Amino acid sequence: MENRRPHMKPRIFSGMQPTGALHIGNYLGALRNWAEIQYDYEPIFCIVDQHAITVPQDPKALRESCEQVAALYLAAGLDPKQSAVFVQSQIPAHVELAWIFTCTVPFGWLNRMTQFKAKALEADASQDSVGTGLFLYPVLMAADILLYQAKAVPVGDDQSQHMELTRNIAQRFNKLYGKTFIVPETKLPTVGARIMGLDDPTKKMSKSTDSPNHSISLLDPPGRVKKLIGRAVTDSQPAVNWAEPGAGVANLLTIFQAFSDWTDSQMQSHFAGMRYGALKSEVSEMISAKLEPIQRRYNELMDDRTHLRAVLRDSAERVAPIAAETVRRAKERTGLYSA
Ligand code: AQP
Repeated sequence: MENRRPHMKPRIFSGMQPTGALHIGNYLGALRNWAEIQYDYEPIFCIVDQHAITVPQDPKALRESCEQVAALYLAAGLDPKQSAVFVQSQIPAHVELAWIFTCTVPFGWLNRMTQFKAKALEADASQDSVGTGLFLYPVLMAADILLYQAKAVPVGDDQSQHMELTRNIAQRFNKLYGKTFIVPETKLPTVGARIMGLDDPTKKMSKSTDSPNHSISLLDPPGRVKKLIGRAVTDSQPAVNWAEPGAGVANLLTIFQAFSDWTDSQMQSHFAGMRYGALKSEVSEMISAKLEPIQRRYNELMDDRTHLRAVLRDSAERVAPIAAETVRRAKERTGLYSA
């Protein structure tokens, strides 16, 4: 059976939306983890442009953003010889499988997704301008993952509910039509699974938030990083209260720890009691030091579009047969016609 590949490493799949510059939350929650684990798996990483169009996009900017995200994936350490890196719409099987799932997923399951509720509310309170695609987003996400029979999915903590739904969809399909899909596990990073907004540490850092002081892009120069961290919300205490840091301070410490890989005890002995001014300058220096090589490599990659496009094309060609085989089986199981 196609699912059993005894001599091969387990497959992983993950993706990001090309909805603007990736931020340090995307990096610490997902991308860095992908680069670290890629050699232990058979990795497939996607740029999910079909998810991006669930909200209005400028067509030219969207296409450009796909290549920018691809360059950031590679600049952050994905090795195209090891990891497949492609754009979702290069492989039509994603939407083909998503339709089959749409027809097997109860409406109530999608209605419970908190991210849809939050995003729909942001888009338009009347819901008249909220696209149906936004509601169906988790079904497409399930198709992305199950299409490649991925064993595990490295994501940030905000995707836990969508991952649970993906598992439920796989189990439901397998029960209705016979075992077809691997039920994937969620793989969270140990530190940095949920980076919070700098302006509001009760909300996760997000690409689509408009506030200018909310997030740090992977492409921000040191001066801007310093300014943003300088403006980050802390609390009324003067220095780090290690036992009970406020949410903003806890977020800054998490960002530092995730970038530095320091242990808890190193963190405590260095930061306990440190005044916020000193904390902020250490955090911004750490971020900029880690972003500098990524930015350098990113600029080189963006200057060689021929190479970048070849990586996307070769990767898509490499993984397309896996996707085609899964769709073939799903069609066979559900009785869809093919001559
Ligand atoms: N704040 C975060 N902390 C840790 N991980 C995060 N991720 C996103 N935000 C954080 C992880 O990044 C990956 C890519 O996510 P996505 O592009 O599919 O979109 P998202 O999760 O909806 O991320 P954004 O930044 O909030 O984008 P928009 O605003 O466009 O929706 C995922 O693995 C996610 O867990």
